[in-house]
Amino acid sequence: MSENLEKTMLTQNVEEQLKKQVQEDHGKAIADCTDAELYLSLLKLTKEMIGASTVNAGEKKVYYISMEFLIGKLLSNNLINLGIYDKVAQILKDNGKELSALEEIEPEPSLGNGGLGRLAACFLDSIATLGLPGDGIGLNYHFGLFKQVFKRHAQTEEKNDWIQDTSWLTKTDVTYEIPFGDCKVISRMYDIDVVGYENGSNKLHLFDVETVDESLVKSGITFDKTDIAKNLTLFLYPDDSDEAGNLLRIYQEYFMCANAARLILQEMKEKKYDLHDLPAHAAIQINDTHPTMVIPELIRILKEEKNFSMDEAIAVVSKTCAYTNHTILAEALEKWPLSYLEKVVPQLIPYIKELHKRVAAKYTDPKVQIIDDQDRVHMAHIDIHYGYSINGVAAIHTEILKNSELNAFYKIYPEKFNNKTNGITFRRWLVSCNHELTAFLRNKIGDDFLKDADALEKLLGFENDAEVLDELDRIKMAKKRQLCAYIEAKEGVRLDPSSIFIIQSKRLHEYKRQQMNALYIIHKYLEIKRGKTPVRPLTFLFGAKAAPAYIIAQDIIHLLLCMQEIINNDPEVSPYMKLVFVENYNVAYAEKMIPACDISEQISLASKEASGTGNMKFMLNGAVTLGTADGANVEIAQLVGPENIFEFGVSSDEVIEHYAKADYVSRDYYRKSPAIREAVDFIISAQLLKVGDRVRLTRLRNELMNKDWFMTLIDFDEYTEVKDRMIATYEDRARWKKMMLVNIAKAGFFSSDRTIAEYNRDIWKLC
Ligand code: 26Q
Repeated sequence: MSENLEKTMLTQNVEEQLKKQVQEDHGKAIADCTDAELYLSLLKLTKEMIGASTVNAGEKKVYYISMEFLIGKLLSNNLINLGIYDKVAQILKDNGKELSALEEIEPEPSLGNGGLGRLAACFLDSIATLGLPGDGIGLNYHFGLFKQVFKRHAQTEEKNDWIQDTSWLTKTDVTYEIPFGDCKVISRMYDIDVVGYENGSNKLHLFDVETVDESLVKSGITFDKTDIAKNLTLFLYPDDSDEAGNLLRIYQEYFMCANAARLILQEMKEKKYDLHDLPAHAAIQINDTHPTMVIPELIRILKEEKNFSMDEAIAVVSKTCAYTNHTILAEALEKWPLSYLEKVVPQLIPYIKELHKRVAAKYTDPKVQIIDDQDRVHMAHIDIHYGYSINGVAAIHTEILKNSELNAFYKIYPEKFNNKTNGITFRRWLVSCNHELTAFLRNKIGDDFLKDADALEKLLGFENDAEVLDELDRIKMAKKRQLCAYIEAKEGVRLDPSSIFIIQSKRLHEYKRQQMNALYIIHKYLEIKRGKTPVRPLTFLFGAKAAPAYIIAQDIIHLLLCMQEIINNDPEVSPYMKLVFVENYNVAYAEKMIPACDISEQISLASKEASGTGNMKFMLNGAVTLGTADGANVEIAQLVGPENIFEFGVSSDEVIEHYAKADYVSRDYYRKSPAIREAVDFIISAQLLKVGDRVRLTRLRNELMNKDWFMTLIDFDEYTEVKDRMIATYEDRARWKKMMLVNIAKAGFFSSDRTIAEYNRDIWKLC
């Protein structure tokens, strides 16, 4: 039977199968079921269908190891990739049910902090879609990253209890014994199927400890950090690139790497491959430095258990492992004290020391050593010396790695360095989150773009077609209305869909400069108070979680929540502007906010945002970027041209020079600019102190005036000027709609299918 015919039959059978499944699960008809009952049956049926799909196979396979896979809800995406989404939606409708209501039932796993984790999830989708053999390997955190709850204008953290009796996880019988310095644990592998868009499937393997004990968590997210056998997989370390690590994080990292190594070698054995040929059959992609220990662990096993000499083991592993760098923030580059590693993984110490010795014998430059003079182990240095590829995640980021941050390594290994500009899966970030736009595009330019994202450029042929431009605008309005309804229900704030939606959603970090946006909001608020009202109301939306221990980030959230209270309750101001910081921003929230955005805030301090991927999602959904020349914004600007993006700010070269000379003095900017002075002083005004916490607000203002490490004030005046101009440009409706069109049409480059094709062509070479 041809594959297509088989597929048609499968689709035709969906109704029968669903009826049968529902009858079996609940003993009644579809129309008589609750949404929760239907969700459960659809979950089971979908799992079964993916289980029956072809597993991608080949001579060589990629293993994508990552501490984070921010996969989001899976039902709708799996239905789309199986090609039965519309069919299922129709069956449900015929029975008086809505698929969108079922989506709300599904709990969202929070197995990632932000960009790096979501990238891993997009990559799995694209690997499967391109028909490549490739599995993800990570950890099965029971409570994931925390759930954010606002209390008294501040973030508090609760556990996200996402695992249910029936879930996307499938328990396997793969278990290993994993030894640590002071104890050993038994692991078990759980699998989540990853089905490609109209293609075969792969797996996401999530390892857990058998002895995990959820009752260890008492209140919020606090638990006994020492009881490793019970706590190892309870939480994802809630840290995005700024806080010091701790022992538990090292236990988690080794646990993941030890399991990955065992699984990979077991698969080699099952396929009867000679382990000396490992590089011909496996590529191991190390997602940031977190999985670095897979290198010494593999070398150790080959040497101690497979009769390899040290030279042979090192050579084979070095030809198998490749490393992706996601940051240049020094504080985020993992450096573990040797004493920590000695406690947690004593078995690796001789190997780490051996790797270090070989480097030290060859190179004298202290910058490239594995163990430094303070006995700290630089994980990235292991990856670069003992891996065959190192890549950055956007053109400018890779250039900075080569020319400054990792220049000493680039001089030794120029051939290892390469760029892979990030991408996003269009199945989730267009087809699933924006049915309206997808339907319209299919109608206008055909279905090609679904498999070949570059075909979106066909839309450029309609640049001057008023009907098309109006329709894009109508779709945007529809998505804004939907978001308004959702926000009103969830946050209790009523928004005006005809206002301009200005959105900044991403992890909270000073380098991303949510505080600069906050200062602009204060500035606008004061202008309106003085009678200078905007032509059209403005809606400012934020979504962000902050690491619990990152005090200044918590203070920035506090400031914004206080401003939200002041602005939305001020009858003089609220008709002209509103502010909502949405609670617990996650993938599901992103899918609702991104299609509704007019202005996409991408305002990091130039050089600090490795790539950004939200910027791509907003663009694809017809938002216009307000951004600095940082990360992938640079490539967005090149693609759409200067007339379709609003850029501002000092360049990355200037920023790097300021750091080198240590000559940035924030107080100088405060003194020189009346607008800055007014906004910064407002943080500790009587009005704000009435609502907020004096300690927090004072600390935040002091930080801005006396340190401002991420140079908020250096760009503030230009930011204000460009943002005002952008808002004014929105009133030139014809021009704005054209900008929307060009942004959508040029987004094809940012498909993760393109990114993965490049990884495969240059690094993995699977087929
Ligand atoms: C490090 C040490 C100890 C504990 C935790 C960590 C840690 C955890 C998470 C360090 C970094 C992260 C996450 C980093 C991250 O999300 N980076 C983002 O990666 C995206 C995908 O490449 C880029 O688009 C973003 O620019 C980058 O910030």
